[in-house]
Amino acid sequence: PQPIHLVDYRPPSHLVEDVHLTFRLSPKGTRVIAKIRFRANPEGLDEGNLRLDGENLRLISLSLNGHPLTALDYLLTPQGLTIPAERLPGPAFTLCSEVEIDPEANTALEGLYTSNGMFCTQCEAEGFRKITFYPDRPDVMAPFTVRIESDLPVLLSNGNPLASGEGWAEWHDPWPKPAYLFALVAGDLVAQSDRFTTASGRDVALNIWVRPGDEDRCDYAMDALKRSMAWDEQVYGREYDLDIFNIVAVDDFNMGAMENKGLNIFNSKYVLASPETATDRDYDWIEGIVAHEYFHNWTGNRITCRDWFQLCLKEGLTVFRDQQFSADMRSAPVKRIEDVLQLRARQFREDGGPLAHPVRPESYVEINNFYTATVYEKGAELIRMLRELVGPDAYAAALDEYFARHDGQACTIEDWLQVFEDVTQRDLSQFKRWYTQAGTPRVSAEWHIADGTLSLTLRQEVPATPGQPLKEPALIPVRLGMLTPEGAEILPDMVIELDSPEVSRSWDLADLAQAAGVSVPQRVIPSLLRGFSAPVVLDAALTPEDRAVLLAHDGDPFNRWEAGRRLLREALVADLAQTRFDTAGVIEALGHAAGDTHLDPAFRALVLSLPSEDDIAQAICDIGLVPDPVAIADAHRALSARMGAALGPLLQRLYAENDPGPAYSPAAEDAGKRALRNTALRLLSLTGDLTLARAQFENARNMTDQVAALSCLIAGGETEAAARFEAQWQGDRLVMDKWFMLQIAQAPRDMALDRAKALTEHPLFDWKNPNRFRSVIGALGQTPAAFHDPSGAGYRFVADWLIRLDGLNPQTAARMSTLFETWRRYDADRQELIRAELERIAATEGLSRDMSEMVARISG
Ligand code: BAL
Ligand code: ZN
Repeated sequence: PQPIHLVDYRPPSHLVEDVHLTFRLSPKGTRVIAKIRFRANPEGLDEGNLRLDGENLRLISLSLNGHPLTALDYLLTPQGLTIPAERLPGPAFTLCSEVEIDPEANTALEGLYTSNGMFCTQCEAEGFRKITFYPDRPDVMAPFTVRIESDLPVLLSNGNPLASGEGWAEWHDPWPKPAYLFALVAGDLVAQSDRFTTASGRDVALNIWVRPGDEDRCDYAMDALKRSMAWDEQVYGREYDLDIFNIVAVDDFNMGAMENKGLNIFNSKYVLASPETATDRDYDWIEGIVAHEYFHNWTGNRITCRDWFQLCLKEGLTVFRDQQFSADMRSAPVKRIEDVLQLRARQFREDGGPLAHPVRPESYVEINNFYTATVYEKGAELIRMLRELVGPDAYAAALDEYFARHDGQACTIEDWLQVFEDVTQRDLSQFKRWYTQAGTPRVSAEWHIADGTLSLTLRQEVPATPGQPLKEPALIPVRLGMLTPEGAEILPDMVIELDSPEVSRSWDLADLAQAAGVSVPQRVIPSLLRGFSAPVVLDAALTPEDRAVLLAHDGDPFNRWEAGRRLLREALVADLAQTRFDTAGVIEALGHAAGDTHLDPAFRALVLSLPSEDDIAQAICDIGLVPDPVAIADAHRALSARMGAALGPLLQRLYAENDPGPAYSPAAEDAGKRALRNTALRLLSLTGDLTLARAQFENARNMTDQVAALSCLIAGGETEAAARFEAQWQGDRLVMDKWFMLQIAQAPRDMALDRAKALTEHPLFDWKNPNRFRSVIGALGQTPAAFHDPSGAGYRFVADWLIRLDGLNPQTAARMSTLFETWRRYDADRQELIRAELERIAATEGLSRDMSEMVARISG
């Protein structure tokens, strides 16, 4: 298949006035009758043929203004249907079609499919074309009216309910929308219901639809929804715009959730929670994803994307908004650290490898392959930087203008930046490079004191990435402060705009000291990139002693944590590179911070947690060495055990002091205590003493504590706990996903691969379910020592399963091929083994477009 290029964008030849759809639902043969009123687009540039997308549709009949069409009147291909301009009756006309589709055979979970007896849809990005013939592109927006005919008791679509009767229901969505936001659900479902009154007094019915038996697990999602609705009014001035808001939980779902207008469809993992079945992390995810999908109502639905290259317009902004929301609901510094951890783990990894692409890509073969960490998470960082650069007031004014100017439109990044330029009178052409240049910039810093003057020089370099050998300097906001060796802040917190390869600043040190009320220091310790003010890699020649000062005193909580994290990373790298390092000193410094009861327990838990094995592999590469995943796993475990032993009394105390008590609350305060307590438990257990973990497993009253204890026991080589957990939870899909995953991810490293193989034989290993597939195959791929087993058996195992899944569900299979994206980091033997697997996948007969593109890009 040929790539699609941004530069080839052309406006549609026809626009849609309105759409009427009738669904006669049947698992194997659903009839879809579409009545679409078209009008010629005055801005259409082509010859005026009507081109409709359509895939896997059995055409029953077609008529134009009531006149049946014959095969001579149109051209039908596997991709769609074209009616030549000369066959069209004029600039405005009505097309009626009837098609038959087979939802039960739809294992790709795109379009209309069945999941455990319910019908549901997933149309983003290009699933609607598997439902009916339509201009399936986001710049064609129309109001939809939908009639559903089925014996199933609950029949839902977008918008407001119009009418219903025995075996049918009609819905009308007055807000023009692109086809990717269409949704339909039919099933034997029950709702947890509530109401919300908007700021202007609109009474909105809220429902969360689940399978019977799950209705008592919706409280938190409902609470998160109501808080999201209130927050968007208060912070962005955005009200909900329909009489009803429905959420449906589905077990078989490729993504996390989907923002269909008025009818969000969720992977059940991100809706259902009870203290006994969901961890604090699950609750976090539910809150963030409910908010994210709800916030799309304005940033995505009311204002959508002109074309799929602009995906970051809605996703980057909506991720940023959900991050702001979660920061307001919980601890802002902890949220920022967690977001940066995620960014580095997923986006930096992507940006540093063969899959690097700009936040706004310029070409794709399969758009499903571009729902990436770069588009989403780096996209959110760009909004954060923009806000940092223009200031919160100008940001708020620009957002107001964006909503006022573009409501009801399908927009581009140029439209977005134009609003900011108009509101702030600032030229953002350099900032725009963040959207067009791939790669993580590297910022280095040098500072010195001479003749009473403190000088700081910042330099930047944007590395070459596939297809982009040369880069222009980015506009990088570097927030910073300066500390004395005693830990006093000597420079007021400020932002330097690094807008050229090199920027220098200098200050009179005596003036700084006087203003800060301290004596003139001999040296200073810069605290750079506070709050992680830009998505860059920072190289600053700080000594371990400097970092220890920052860990103890930095006024910026992010950099306080960052200092400890860098110390742990340096300790691990030194161990692997066999260089000298004061690891005992690092552990002591971390212990001080972790024991500081003035700090938030959630923050202290993060201070005590080690960088991931994947982070260490990257750090080893960064110093020019080749990482050995097996050695990294051993060093990681050894350092944890050393921390557990050295900090034993402190960890015991943290464990005892941070029990939030018998009643479970998912709120940040209690969750933070559990995080600290379970981090202490982990370090203590890795010394080999499982007493506390056994006791916690016996007595756990919530899933957070049960999973934490189980993880320690599995890591300690005990198998009995896993068997008991299975016996307790075998009837619960979501909990069993955890069971599958933990047995691989937590296993002693030489056991993980055999475990994974054995688990694929387990009767509950339903590999067609994306969550279950990820919990086994994904877990193995994310357990570096097992995945990178020198024999190549880990690579073979993953490749076998990706090939198998690709035949059924290309989208999920292709996304998981990213497990191979770091292959160039490793030694020649491993590279050869991976290359062979990639070639084997590429040579598979009938390989999907999704997977072909991914494997070709990864192979480079
Ligand atoms: N739009 C796809 C799912 C999400 O980002 O919300
Ligand atoms: Zn989204």
